[in-house]
Amino acid sequence: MDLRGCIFDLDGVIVDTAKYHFMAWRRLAKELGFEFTVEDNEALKGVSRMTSLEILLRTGGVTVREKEKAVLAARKNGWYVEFISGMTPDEILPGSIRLLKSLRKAGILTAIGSASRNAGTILDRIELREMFDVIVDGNKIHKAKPDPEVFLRGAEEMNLPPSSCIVFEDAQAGIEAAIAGGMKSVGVGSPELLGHADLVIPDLKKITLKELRNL
Ligand code: B16
Ligand code: MG
Repeated sequence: MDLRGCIFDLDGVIVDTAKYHFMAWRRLAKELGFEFTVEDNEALKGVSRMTSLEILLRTGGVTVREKEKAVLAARKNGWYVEFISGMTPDEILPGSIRLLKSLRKAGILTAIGSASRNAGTILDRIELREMFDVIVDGNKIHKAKPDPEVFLRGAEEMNLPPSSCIVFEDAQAGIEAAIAGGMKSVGVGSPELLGHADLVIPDLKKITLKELRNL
């Protein structure tokens, strides 16, 4: 492919904030009177805060009034923000900086395509903002993954056609979004979960530009 831009999901690809999301959701579940497991948490990756809450409530068989949902989501976010406010650059996942540097050296544009409304805080905490030409996060978009809006907006802000972009994602919903947007996708994580991606890698440590251009 004529590779000109790479769009990175943030949570689970560049940093492991999935664990902080999980800690906060599990705490909420506990308060509501049920256990929320790490397996249950898989369905929350990459999806919006409200959809995550609805999945969590369904998992626990709990029904609440519409109004209370906003209160619960805000409570979870409060704990989550507390957890991420202590993050440091040490938490950048291995291989991320190496890959970003080699892409930029080759003139390939880089973007963040995240569903999170806390993406800005995270990027500031890990001091990685300047490595991205474009940042699209949950504050800029209306439709959550698997809708391709977040990635299409990323390509648009880079002034690139979707066909010359690759998306890096750790979530099933994110790979679906990349496919729906007409982009190549690299799944970062387990092949069982991300088998529908064009390529699946365990992390960003070894991936080369040559392999990416061959997609
Ligand atoms: P927030 P990503 C996503 O980020 C997370 O994977 C997902 O678990 C979370 O619910 C969503 O952001 C919204 O996050 O509550 O911080 O707005 O993977 O798209 O970078
Ligand atoms: Mg993710």
